Amino acid sequence: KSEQFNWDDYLKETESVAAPLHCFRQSRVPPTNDFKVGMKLEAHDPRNVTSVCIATVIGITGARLRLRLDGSDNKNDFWRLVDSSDIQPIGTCEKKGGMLQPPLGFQMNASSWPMFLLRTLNGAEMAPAAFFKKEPPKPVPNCFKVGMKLEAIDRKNPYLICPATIGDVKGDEVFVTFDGWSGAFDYWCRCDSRDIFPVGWCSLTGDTLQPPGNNVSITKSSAKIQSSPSKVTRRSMQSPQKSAPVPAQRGRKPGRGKPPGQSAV
Ligand code: MLZ
Repeated sequence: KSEQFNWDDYLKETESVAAPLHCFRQSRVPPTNDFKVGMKLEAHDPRNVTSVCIATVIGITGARLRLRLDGSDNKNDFWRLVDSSDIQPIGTCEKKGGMLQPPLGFQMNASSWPMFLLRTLNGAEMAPAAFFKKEPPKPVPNCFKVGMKLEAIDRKNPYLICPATIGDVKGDEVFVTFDGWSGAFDYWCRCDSRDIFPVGWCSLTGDTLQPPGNNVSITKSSAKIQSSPSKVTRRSMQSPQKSAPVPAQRGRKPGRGKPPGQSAV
């Protein structure tokens, strides 16, 4: 009987606020995901972004697609929103006068690419153009504030969307810190990143929001609090298993990098 994570309770418990919707480069109502597993589309190769490749939908999760580049291995899957500008219907590249490229790490001899391309597209189920949604406009300016809560993709485990807190703000960038984790997963990103979502996103898209972690070292945190008493942020973590919240104090000075911590992967 695992406790279900609930944002309303959690925001109260942590005495924090959700980052406002207009801070994010996400549509107010998440786009519908009409794609089906097996459909093909064009995608920018994440490891070689100037290349447009053929990708196959390997999985569907909320408003995102799990994609694999045709001719690539199964170790480099990536996830894209259905309103990402990184994906487009098959034929788009050619229409623009471009050429489809083999993915980085194409498993066959490069000379076999033209034939491979013909074969992979022959009889393929191509995702209809109407399934691709327009990318929302960039929010300007950066309106995130330290302490605001959000949902964010764990870039080390990109299938996961987790509760997070803005740990720092610098120009157009924000520091995304993952609640209940030591800092090993935290990252800086642009405020218009497609990897960050408003509180409630997963419940709207039907994606699974991970519960906060529970491995914050209290000893280490208390030591930190003593060294920086004015910057204490109360963070109460809730174990996914137990109902009793474990209050964990943790302070972080804005502008500092990753705090020392165990690297749980
Ligand atoms: N396999 C890892 C997943 C950690 C996810 C953290 N997300 C912020 C673990 O369970 O340690």
